[in-house]
Amino acid sequence: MENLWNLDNDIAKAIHGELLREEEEINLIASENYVSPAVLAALGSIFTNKYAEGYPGRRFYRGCQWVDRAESLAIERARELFGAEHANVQPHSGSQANMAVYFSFLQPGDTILAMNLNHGGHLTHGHKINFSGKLYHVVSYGVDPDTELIDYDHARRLAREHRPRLIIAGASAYPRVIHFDRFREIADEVGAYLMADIAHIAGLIVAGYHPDPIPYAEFVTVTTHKTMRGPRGGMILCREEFARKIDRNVFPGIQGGPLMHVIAAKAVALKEAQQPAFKEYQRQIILNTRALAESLQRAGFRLVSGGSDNHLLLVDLRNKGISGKEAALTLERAGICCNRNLIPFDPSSAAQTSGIRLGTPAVTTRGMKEEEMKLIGGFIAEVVSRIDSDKTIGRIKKATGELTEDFPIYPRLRNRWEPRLEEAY
Ligand code: DSN
Repeated sequence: MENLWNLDNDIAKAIHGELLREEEEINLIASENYVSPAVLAALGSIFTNKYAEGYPGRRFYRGCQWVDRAESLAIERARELFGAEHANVQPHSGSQANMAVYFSFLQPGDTILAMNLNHGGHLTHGHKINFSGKLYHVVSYGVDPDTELIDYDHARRLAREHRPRLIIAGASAYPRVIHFDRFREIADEVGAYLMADIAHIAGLIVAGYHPDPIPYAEFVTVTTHKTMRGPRGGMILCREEFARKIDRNVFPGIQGGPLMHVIAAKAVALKEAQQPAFKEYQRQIILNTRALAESLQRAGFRLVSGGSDNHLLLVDLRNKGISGKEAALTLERAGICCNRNLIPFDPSSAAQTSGIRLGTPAVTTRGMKEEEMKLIGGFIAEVVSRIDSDKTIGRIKKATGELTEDFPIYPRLRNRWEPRLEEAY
């Protein structure tokens, strides 16, 4: 810290500003979380110095004995935690993990069947502006207009008609359970591979609060942050028979040197996820999401699909007369951070949207429980109903500030930065 303040005051101030923002805002971004000091220590370690193209015991550089140890531990822990035959922990992100699977088993022009982004899917599941949509022929399934649940029968009809080589089960804005067994049946009917993208729900799965895709999918892609609460990164789980192809397509296929400091931090996060406290944490995420849902519904908000089974909610703002964009901007002024989001069959554009997505992994990490969720639901309701009132926004900003003070995230880190502040500003 001292070195950073001395050498680069501008970056030190930016990091300090971010520290205060994280401490003082209520973070409801469903894909974010706060890593532990142990994960942070590994991430900021000297492993960043080391090049290690290849895999443990098969590197292109010498001097890899300690990074080999770290990567082997990450692999063993991932396999054990998820019950997978093989794990590749090198993908830099969820996108890279998905890309490596596609490159391993698809040819350009092959057909993918995946969830529509507008219904909760992900860019890398075949959106036309993403590499996946440019390289492959993409057919999209979505949710039923009445129930807003995945329409498995429609997915089956599309599969029969288009005979995809790969079916993707997974989402980034879907508040309900994904039935991997049903996707397996569809894949078997048409002879397709099944990939489960569990980026959002991996933590819930390892804790037993969401059905497990491992028995059903040939490939499972994971992000190590989000509900896994580790460093930003990706991971691929698969059966042994696919291991060699997957490994070769991560490196040298799409990546060069693995980020060994990130892999060490993944190992630490996986160890944390093996502890009983992690299961309790995931349970609290579900309880908190339910409590937030109830509080919002009591205030007259319509939730897509009527609620949530997981860590996130999609709020339809059309009956409130404001867009997702306006709501997210105003909530930020009141100390609540979230993102605008399309809702299924959204009449608005992605730039405006009719909805916001709210998630509880981050607030649960800082120790908030159902009582605080009720309060936060009330704050959101007040802000959204009075977006033109600076007085209301100011009052809620004060209230969110007071609430966050009772739930510090990094108290020791903050104490170490404070002494330099007077000089810095
Ligand atoms: N950006 C992530 C999310 O917010 O869901 C997905 O990659």
